[in-house]
Amino acid sequence: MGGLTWRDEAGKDSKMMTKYQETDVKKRILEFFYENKSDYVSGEEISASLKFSRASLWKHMGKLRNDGYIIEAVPHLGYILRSTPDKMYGYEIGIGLDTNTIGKQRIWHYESLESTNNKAYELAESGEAEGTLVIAETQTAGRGRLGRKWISPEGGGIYFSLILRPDMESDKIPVITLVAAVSIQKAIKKICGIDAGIKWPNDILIAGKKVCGILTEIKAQPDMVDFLILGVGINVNTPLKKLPIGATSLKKESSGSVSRIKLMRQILTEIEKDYLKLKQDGFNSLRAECKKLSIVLNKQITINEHHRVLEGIAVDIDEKGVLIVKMESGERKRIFSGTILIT
Ligand code: BT5
Repeated sequence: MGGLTWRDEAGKDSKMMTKYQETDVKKRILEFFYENKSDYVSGEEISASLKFSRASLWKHMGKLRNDGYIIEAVPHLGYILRSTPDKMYGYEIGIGLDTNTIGKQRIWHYESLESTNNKAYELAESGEAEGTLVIAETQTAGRGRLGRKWISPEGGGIYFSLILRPDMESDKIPVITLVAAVSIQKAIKKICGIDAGIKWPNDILIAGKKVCGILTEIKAQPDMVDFLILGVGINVNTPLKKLPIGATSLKKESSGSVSRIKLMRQILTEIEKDYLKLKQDGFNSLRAECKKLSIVLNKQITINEHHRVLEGIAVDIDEKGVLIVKMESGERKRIFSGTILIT
């Protein structure tokens, strides 16, 4: 933040603060609180460190209060943070986030959007960088694959879209969904201690119930990809009564509330690691992990492909991420996409 100036209440400073800088200030202030845990933090100290006036600091405390933070100011003692809101603010996610690109660009946070994928697509078209994130507390028209709906109630879910710009040929893109599922599975395991399984190609299930879905959309030229939108929906603390039949939440499965912020940070960390590995070493370097976490391999399945229904045993996920299914006749079929039912 060093060197930035902005207008304080008295309008004395030279430059108007942008929204982006403003969220950075919120982040820096919160870092002060978190480092001090339950203690008061001195207004003088924060002002000196961030190089702005006490009046400006007061104004920014007010902005944090407007975002739902309960901050008390006590004369001679300083400020104390009493509670934080359960919101997916980008500046909260950024605190302690140890990535280089993913989540390190702008994080666009909305109370409500039709679909985070639509918004991210618009932003990507206007040139937003790889690693940019769009997050909504609720979606009014959340999308699944093939025109299906993603139910996105407010209060407890994670709905985000990440802009990626992989330098890859279009036919290699489907593996990104598989790899993202692996990354999210690992994040869930680390934060909640739950062993979830991956239902090829885009679902994460716990004990047969769906907890997360992934929708990958691309803009591509005939051979190369312009950008990719990785859209993820997770039922974290969502009440089951607000979810469709066959769905579950992390809270239900781990018998306790889960911090959406911590989970989000872990997801971004895992995605960055696996995405780099994918770009450097190819899908084969992640294939074994992908197969290990798969809940369809060696199972009798029914596959609903766009215009046909097939039955067989899932025997492999090949080096291109294609599902190999052995039919009753012994023939091995390659499945590129579809919806699977484990029978
Ligand atoms: C998916 O599609 O599972 C992809 C879902 C991606 C959602 C994210 S949220 C952020 C971003 N923005 C968007 O607009 N979308 C992405 P599919 O495999 O087609 O599964 C859809 C099916 O999952 C539905 O037909 C329901 O049966 C079921 N479903 C819908 N909402 C659910 C929920 N909240 N939890 C579990 N299952 C759900």
